Amino acid sequence: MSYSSPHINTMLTAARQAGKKLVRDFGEVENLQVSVKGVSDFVSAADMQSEKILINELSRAYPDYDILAEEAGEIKNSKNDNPLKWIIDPLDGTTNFLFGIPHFAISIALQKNGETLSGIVYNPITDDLFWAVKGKGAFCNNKRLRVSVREKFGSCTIGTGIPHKGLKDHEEYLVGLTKIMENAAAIRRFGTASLDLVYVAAGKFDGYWEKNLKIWDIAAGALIVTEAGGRVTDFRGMNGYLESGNIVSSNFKIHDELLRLIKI
Ligand code: LIP
Repeated sequence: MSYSSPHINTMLTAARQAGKKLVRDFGEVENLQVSVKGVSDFVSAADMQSEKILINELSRAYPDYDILAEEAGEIKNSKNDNPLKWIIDPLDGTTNFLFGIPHFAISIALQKNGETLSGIVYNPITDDLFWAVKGKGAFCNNKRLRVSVREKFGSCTIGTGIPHKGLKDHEEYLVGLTKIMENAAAIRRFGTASLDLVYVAAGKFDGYWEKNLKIWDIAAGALIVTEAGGRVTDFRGMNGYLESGNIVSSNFKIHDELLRLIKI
């Protein structure tokens, strides 16, 4: 399969290669469950190897683009200041991977001066490629993505991420969650932010909210939602979600209601 954007083609080639390795490693995880230490070390190594493959492939195609990657951090490839930068999450949904749950992804975004120009979220288990180019729409493989048309909050399925040990704002989260429980038809917590976002883009979720994420979890997915006709904001209905990591996304129609319910 070949897409009209050279950047998307490069991201896909890199993600397919890294994804193949992740799927092989995922098969090994079950064998390692006997030793807790063994399995978490193995998963960290799988994460690092996936990142290495992605960095090699992307740098080979575009040697002077800078990179921000989850494990390696900032990598300066440009001699002069190049405004173009790859944002990479080599394994989003690490906990799922660690526990043998087949729901994880590779997420890559291309930014110019902080604005996301294109991005992909690749699910190596299902071989689904979600992608978008700014101003050109969002797709899953070759199929155009559109957010849901549901307007009544009472009919909506809402995705979320639940803060756990080591993360803050538990009390505040519970206040919002209670209101969503009272008002939505269904709630899901799948544990992979990039896939949660593309589920909004695909109309599988009507909305999704989560706090304390990182830019590599959400940069590509957020563009895919907006290009599918959805809305993405922070908890105040503003734009700063890539900086704060606090994200609310929806099919547009229910956005104000979702914001109202989760805000204290
Ligand atoms: C994960 C997110 C997930 C969130 C986890 C974590 P990672 O990213 O995708 O939705 O709930 O706390 O941040 O660490 O697997 O790349």
